[in-house]
Amino acid sequence: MISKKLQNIINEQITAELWSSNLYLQMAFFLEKEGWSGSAHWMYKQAEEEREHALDMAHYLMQRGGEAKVAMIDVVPEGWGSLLEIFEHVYKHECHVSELINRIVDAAVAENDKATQNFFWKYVSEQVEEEATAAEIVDKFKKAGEHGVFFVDSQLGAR
Ligand code: OFO
Repeated sequence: MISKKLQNIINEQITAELWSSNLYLQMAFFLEKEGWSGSAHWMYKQAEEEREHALDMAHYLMQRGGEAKVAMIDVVPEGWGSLLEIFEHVYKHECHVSELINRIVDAAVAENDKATQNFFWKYVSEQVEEEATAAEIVDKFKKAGEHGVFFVDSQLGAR
């Protein structure tokens, strides 16, 4: 059975994943309205993925005899200036989430809860990938120039 302390920290992460999902959904709405359909598609997928993470963590908690909770989700920011700005925001946000995941692993190590450590290691690796992907997109938009952004946007539609 999982400890109350780890249960609370994982529930906080479930809330954070749902907040991330809403953030990316808001970004997707913005991008779709601005006519960047490839980037909007990428962002809708990202929003779905974050929701899946929340569910995955909730199922894990329940498997370990814990209780999963949906807490209040704070409002997300809105209104961005450019594709570059939006993906810089994604990159920054993913770096923040990596810190949150590391904090859970640290707590699981402190309690010698090997199952929780093992479960969250996959998210440590996933965050490495997510940071790298966001950084790569930022880089592409930086290099794209005025016309290249259309090409990068359509590439993102292939996700
Ligand atoms: Fe939930 O994977 Fe990134 O944030």
